[in-house]
Amino acid sequence: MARRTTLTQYLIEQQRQHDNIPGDLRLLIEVVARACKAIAHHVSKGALGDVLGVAGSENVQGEVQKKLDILSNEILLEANEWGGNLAAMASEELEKIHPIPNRYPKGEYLLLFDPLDGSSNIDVNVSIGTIFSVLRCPDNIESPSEQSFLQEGSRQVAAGYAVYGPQTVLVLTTGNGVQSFTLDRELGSWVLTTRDMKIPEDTHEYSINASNARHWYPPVTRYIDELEAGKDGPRGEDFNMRWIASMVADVNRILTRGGIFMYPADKRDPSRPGKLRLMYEANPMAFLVEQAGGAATNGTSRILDLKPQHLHERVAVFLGSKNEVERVTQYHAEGGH
Ligand code: AHM
Ligand code: MG
Repeated sequence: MARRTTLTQYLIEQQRQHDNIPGDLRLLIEVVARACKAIAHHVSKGALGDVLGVAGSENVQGEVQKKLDILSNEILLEANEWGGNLAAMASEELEKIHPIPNRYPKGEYLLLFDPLDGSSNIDVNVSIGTIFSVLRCPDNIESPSEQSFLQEGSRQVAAGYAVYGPQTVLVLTTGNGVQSFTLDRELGSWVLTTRDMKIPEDTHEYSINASNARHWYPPVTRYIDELEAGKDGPRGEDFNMRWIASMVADVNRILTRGGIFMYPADKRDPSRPGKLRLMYEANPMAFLVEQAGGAATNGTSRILDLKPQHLHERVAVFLGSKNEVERVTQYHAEGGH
């Protein structure tokens, strides 16, 4: 049997060969990956595990929390509290940051996560996932605050996501390309299955929730109209549309075969640009996409250059195959927003 590389082996090799993964960052990534394994286990139980349905509460975004949202959040918090690698955590499901309790040693990293992305798909058995981002805690900060987290995405030291789908995969970057690991459930280990994922620069596939079309700004309408017109329009070629409504699954498809994913800002509420959150959805995905040769903007600027103002702030997202992201960004520059 061909020799298989596990996540642990991959991380240790990176540490030895490129010196880009310090020991405590490696341990932190392994703990996150272990928590994802536990979440995958609960997700796969479905109706047998009493994990489906709503929990009867709302998160800071005013969204109804599902039982699995809360369970996944608890799994990630508990797994990462005691290892000594973190100074604090932040989650989509928690209004405030989660400092490491005083009974545990503290480390130099900050971890952010969306514990269960694609919540609307939980009960209907469609792929969902976990997204995470790792930052360094600013120097000389004894007790991190929300302010300590508000760093540009370009300062992430690691980012990734897990997809709980037909296969359970973990996709990771530490700033040296993007690797995909598949969970071997019999052995309980993450096995490296795709090295150096690359997003083709051109694509004929796009993702957008078209039910919001009447609210879009003109640059988005122009871009989508052209794609829909296909061979008969100015692009002179046909485009295909896919929308899973789980960002993890849509981005995983784009990292696998290319495409452009969009969740634009629209005219409904200017104080809420788009739906997705900058710090634990857009930033980690933008880091992965750029590491795979793609691009990610908010229509005007590179997502990784944005200076966050709030932990839970929202951002418009255009990411994926470079030439398409550049085109729709150019349409914004030409006006109409
Ligand atoms: P969530 O974190 O509450 O699950 O929301 C984020 C999800 C993304 O995974 C997905 O791309 C988007 O919301 C789907 O939005 P819509 O409901 O408009 O289709
Ligand atoms: Mg989400």
